[in-house]
Amino acid sequence: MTIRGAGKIARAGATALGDMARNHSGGTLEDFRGELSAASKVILDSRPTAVSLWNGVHATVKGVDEAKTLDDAVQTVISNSEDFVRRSLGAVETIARIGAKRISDGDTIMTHCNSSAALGVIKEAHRQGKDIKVFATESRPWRQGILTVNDLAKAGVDVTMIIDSAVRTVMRRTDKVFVGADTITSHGALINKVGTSQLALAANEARVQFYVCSETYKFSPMTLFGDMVTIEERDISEVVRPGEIPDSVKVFNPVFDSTPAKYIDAIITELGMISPGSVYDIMVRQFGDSLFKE
Ligand code: RUB
Repeated sequence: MTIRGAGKIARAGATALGDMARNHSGGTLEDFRGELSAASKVILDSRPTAVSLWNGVHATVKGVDEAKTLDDAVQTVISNSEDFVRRSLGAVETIARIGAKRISDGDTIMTHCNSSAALGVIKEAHRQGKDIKVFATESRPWRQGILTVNDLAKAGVDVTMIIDSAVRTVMRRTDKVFVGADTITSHGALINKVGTSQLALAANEARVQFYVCSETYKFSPMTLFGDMVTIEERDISEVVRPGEIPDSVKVFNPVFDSTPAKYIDAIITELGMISPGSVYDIMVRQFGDSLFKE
């Protein structure tokens, strides 16, 4: 939890493997492949929900199996890692430009948790001189909303923090919702911070537009083959203090949830604004034939 947000997590994973390659010395090509595979596993096990991490790691190690020499393999990892980070940062900037067009002067926006992609859109609209107000949820238990309101306030945006349970009440005063993504499934469902699906339901009820800001490396190729997204469950100490409740009481602390495609008006990606129904096509285009080899 030192690094938060699916994009930053993916860039950190890719950077760590790049650093590992850069600092590598001695051994054989096979030793390097073994170390790389062990390091990739450690990184992937750290956060199970965000597929961006999986895609970042796989983009970084791509081509290592085909490398003929140790130096080839090392250089491949270093350049893949730099390339992924550059493309990732570029995608967030493009999403900000595209998404800002959906925000009109005078809009009130709601956002949840702390998403660089969603905040990029909001800050870009503000930078363009649009008069906007933002409601940001606290996002229990880690309270990432604190990061969000600090970031928006620093940028000069008019921001109001609300507790998570105030979402439905405040939705009546909201024009549009912008959230980020940890993973998007092949059928266009959104996996994001727990509580996101409540925003989507409340937005749907209030006829408020619900936008997802997501780089395409958050599209999960595994879901194409029927795999479910693992929802990370975290320790009960994040929810209750020791001795606060009897030992017999169980605490369930899932940190992400799933929002069905039917509640999503559009997904704003670096390739443009798409419908949740287009995710499959983009996934096949992005990952190409390699997807269907197994
Ligand atoms: C953060 C979270 C964010 C997405 C998208 O959860 O759910 O909405 O990761 O973020 P956590 P970004 O704090 O548990 O990582 O747009 O920055 O990739």
